Amino acid sequence: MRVVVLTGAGISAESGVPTFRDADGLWEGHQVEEVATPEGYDLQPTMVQRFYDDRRAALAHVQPNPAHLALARLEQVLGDDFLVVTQNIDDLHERGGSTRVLHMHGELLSALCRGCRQRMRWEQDLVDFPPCPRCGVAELRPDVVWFGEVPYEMDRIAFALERCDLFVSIGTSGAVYPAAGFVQAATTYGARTLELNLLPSEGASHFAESRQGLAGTLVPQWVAQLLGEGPS
Ligand code: BJW
Repeated sequence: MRVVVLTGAGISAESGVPTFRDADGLWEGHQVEEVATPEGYDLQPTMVQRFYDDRRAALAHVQPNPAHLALARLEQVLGDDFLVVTQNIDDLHERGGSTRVLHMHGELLSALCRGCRQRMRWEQDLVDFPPCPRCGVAELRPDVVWFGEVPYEMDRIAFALERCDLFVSIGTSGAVYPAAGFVQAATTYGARTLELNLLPSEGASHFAESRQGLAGTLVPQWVAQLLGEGPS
C-alpha cells in the first residue's frame, strides 16, 4: 500500500512550535503580508530576517513528539511506499527518524542566495546579511516559500499523489494552496483520504474520513491501526 502524508503546523504544536492561524499563533503578532511575502521582505528585510532567526534559534529547544515518531515508524515498515510531504519548515520529522520527507515550503535550516540562487544548509542568524559562501553577494534570505512563490518539489509530490492508495492530512488548516488541493487530487486518482486534525479543517468535507483530536494521540493510534496492532 502506498501512503502519502501531508503535515502542517498542527503536528509540531505539541512540540512547542507555534502554529500560524490558531490563538497565540505566529500570525497573531505579525501581518502575514509583512513576513510571508517577497514584497514584505523587500520593505522590511531586517524585521523579516529576525522573525526567521528567532524561529531557527527556537528549534534548539523543541523535540519531536509522538506524532513525528509514529510517522518514522510507519516509514520503517512501508519504506519507499511511504512519503511525508510537509508544509513545515522545522526539522522535527527528520529528528524523529523520517528520511522520506519533502519540505514544500522550504526549511529554516537552509538559506537561499538571491544572487546566485543557490540553496545551502544554514544554522546561523541571517540578520547581519552575511555574504554567500558561494558567490560572495550579501543577499542570503530564509529558504522558505512565501505567498506568490512556487512551492518546492511539486513534480515529485504530484507523482506521489497520482500513485498513492491512501492520503492522510495531519494538522493543517487547509487554508493555503496548493497543499489544500492535494486531497482532491488524491481522490481523483482513486486514493482513500483521511484527515487527522484538532478541529475540522477548511477542507474537511473533501475527506472520506475525518478524526478530531491531538496529533500526538491520533497519529500513533492511526499508525498502530494501519499496522494491524490496534482496534480497526
Ligand atoms: C492541531 C494541533 C494539534 C493545532 N494536533 N492539529 C485564491 C485562491 C486560491 C489560492 C490562492 C488565492 N490567492 C492566492 C492563492 C495562492 C496562495 C494561497 O494559498 N493563498 C491563500 C491565502 C488563499 N498560495 C501561494 O501563493 C503558494 N504558491 C503558489 O500557489 O504558487 C503557484 C504554483 C503552485 C504550484 C505549482 C506552480 C505554481 C505559496 C504558499 C506559501 C505559504 N507559505 C507559508 C509560510 C512559509 C514559511 C514560514 O513557515 O514562515 O507556509 S504561509 C503558512 O501557511 C506556512 C504554512 O506552511 C502554511 C499552512 O499553514 P498550516 O500548516 O495549515 O498551519 P495553520 O496554523 O493554518 O493550521 C494549523 C492546523 O493545525 C489548524 O487546523 C489547527 O486546528 C490544527 N492543530 N494544534 C492536531 N496539537
